Amino acid sequence: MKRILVVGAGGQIGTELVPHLQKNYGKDNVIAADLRDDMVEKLRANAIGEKLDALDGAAFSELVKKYKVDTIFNLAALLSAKGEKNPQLAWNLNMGALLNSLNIAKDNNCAVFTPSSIGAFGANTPHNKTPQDTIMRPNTIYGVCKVSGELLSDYYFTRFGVDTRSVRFPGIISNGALPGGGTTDYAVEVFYEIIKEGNHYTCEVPEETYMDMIYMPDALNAVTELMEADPSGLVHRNSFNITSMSFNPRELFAAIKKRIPQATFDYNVDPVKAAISASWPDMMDDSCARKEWGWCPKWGLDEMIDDMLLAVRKKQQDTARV
Ligand code: AKB
Repeated sequence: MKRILVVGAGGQIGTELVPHLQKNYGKDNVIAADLRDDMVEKLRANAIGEKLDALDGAAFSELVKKYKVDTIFNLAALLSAKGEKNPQLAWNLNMGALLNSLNIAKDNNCAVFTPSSIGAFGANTPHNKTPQDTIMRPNTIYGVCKVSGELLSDYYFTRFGVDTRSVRFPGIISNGALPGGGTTDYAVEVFYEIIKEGNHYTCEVPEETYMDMIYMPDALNAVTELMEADPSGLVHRNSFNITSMSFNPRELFAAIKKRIPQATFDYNVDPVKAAISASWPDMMDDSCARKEWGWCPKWGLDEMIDDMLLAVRKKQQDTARV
């Protein structure tokens, strides 16, 4: 991995993956592409920024050739809750961006990383210690795209030899760009709301619903470690279960309240998010990732909360100063 193109670089993962890749591979070797003009401007402050609509195959291919790219990180996607508002758009974007990535990778000898998700599982998947290989019958368009994407990526590997690799991300907790349109977003939003005046957060996910979560530094390491892994050790490719913690809203809020005693929480459950979160695993078994490429998360619940509160408070102070 020497010349890298990150597609959808302005989103929650991309804004932190780009500097992580720059640190590991050099600033000149990372091209950050996004559809939105304002985002491209922002990216250009610290990276090689390019405007790209991932659905425009000709422009996508031109960019790969122009920079002699050898690895594509395809992050363009509509998330689970937003996808239910416009299933057709979710299918077109999520599958279109992936198909372009795979075909361009095939023609230009690139490796491809596309995130899968806990959303690839469905209500009849075992919810506890969800196995790597198990029943996958999701009932969201996001999940349907994720399962299709995993199969398509494995197909491009076996049929055309494209080096495709992927992880099933849990909810990613981070303090860079906000997530948007996901079911696990509550676990990020709460940190921003709870430090505001009033110290209150209203949660749209039911209080007893467990979901897997991961802190961004672990998520970033997972991506680069998997892409650097010796291919001879990989029994699986698309996609690996990975997780570093599992909690429900009640447990997360109790742990935050220990640090901010005046914090208060209530619930205004969104039926779409309730149905989606109920269908996802409570806790995945990530032993295949540990065995095949050495996955080993470093951040647990308490360290994550302390770090998030510190970072989000600093962001708030910086904004107030401007
Ligand atoms: C979502 O909630 O849709 C995403 C995911 C778990 O894939 N954060």
